[in-house]
Amino acid sequence: MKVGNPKVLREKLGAKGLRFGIVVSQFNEFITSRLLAAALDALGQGGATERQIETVRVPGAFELPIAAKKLAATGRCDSIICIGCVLRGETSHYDYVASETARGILLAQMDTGVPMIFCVLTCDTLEQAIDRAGLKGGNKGYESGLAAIEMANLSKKLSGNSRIRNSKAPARQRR
Ligand code: INI
Repeated sequence: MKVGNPKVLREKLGAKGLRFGIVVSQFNEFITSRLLAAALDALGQGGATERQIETVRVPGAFELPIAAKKLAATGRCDSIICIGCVLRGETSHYDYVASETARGILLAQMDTGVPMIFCVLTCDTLEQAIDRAGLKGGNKGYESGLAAIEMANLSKKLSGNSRIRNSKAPARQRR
């Protein structure tokens, strides 16, 4: 069956009226600070002001899920960016931190219904991380900021409480 014009729900709206949370890990701060700066840059270019952004710091990537979940539970955020950088060492510690952080963030967004953006670099070397935090590979923080805007808008729309749609809808009759 050929599908002609499927309705594509891809939000390209700005950040107006939205509130964003950012949870950022202090481990490998040299990298995470650059990811944070780029995420803020993207939110700002989308039209967000400082008052719309709440930033929380945690010790390491492993602590991102619980902080993100608690931040989501406040009801103050339309989407949350989780920023971290996990670098492979000599032991299997990396595997536990990386996989449980990813799983925890996924569970946090599924439990709370608040979209969470996975901005956690998982790299074999510091050089790979540097490349993804501003050099050769672009900056994953910037991409995360764009994703946060897109998901906040999409989430509102899918939840049926989009202010844009409601503003066009006829006023509800009171009995
Ligand atoms: N945390 C990171 O964010 N990145 C790492 O590379 C890392 N390594 O390699 O150990 C790391 N470990 C700390 C971890 O996230 C927790 O903060 C710690 O285990 C306390 O719970």
